[in-house]
Amino acid sequence: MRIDVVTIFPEYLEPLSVSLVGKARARGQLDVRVHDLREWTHDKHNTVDDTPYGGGPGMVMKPEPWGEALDAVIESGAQGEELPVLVVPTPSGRPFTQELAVELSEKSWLVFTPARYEGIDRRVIEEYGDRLDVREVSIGDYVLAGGEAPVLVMVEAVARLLPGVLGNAESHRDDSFAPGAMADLLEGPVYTKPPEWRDRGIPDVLLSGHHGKIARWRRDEAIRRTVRNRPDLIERADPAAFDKKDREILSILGWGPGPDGRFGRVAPDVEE
Ligand code: 6GU
Repeated sequence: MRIDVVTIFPEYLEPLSVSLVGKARARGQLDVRVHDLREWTHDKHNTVDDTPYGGGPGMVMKPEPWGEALDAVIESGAQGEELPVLVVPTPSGRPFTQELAVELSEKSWLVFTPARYEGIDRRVIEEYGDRLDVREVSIGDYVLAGGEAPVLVMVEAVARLLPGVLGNAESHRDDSFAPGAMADLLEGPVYTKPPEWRDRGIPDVLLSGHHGKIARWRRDEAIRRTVRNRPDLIERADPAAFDKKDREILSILGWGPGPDGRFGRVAPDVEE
């Protein structure tokens, strides 16, 4: 996969040389190219922003540098190469989910356009929307100063899904949010050596060697953690995903099926 990032802070993308993404690049599995937007300015001060039409606070990124930058990046594609998907980080975008990460990981070329200030002149998104698959994407319900940190987040989420990037091919299967995995439950707690640390032991079942009991315990813990941290995931889960034992645990935690079969809280919260 090829990934281009156009930014006024190329140094902000230096973490893309580290760890999983850095190793994928070193192995040739990922071709990441970071570009300085100011290279496509022509004035003495390398201006990339201006005041908003209609007034209001903050500044807006000018269309001309983005147009020249994106034209140059798109034209740098090899003959016959597919056009890139343009990913525009913005707090007003669609939520970035594991599902979108999987979809993007299946593309051959992504171009990210992290913006600062109040965002990019709308005509840029319209112009490239006529030629490319453009995705305006938010990484969550909070406001950051720019799209660079979201690009780091999205590139890592996508890169770890590329064939051969994670060591163990099984490693994705149990990811919280992996489509179908431990269907829509958060992962429970994990333990390693030593068996006792500061007077704290390991749940006996994990030392039992009884694989069936271990799987059941892990699922119970996943349900407990999901009820506690993300009750919305239980409410929207397909009730067919809950087996008899799941329903017992949910009932103990104060959850049961409503008239439509979906689960909701039916008793006061149980304190751990
Ligand atoms: Cl993609 N950009 C900014 N600036 N803030 C955000 C965001 C993106 N996603 C959540 N907050």
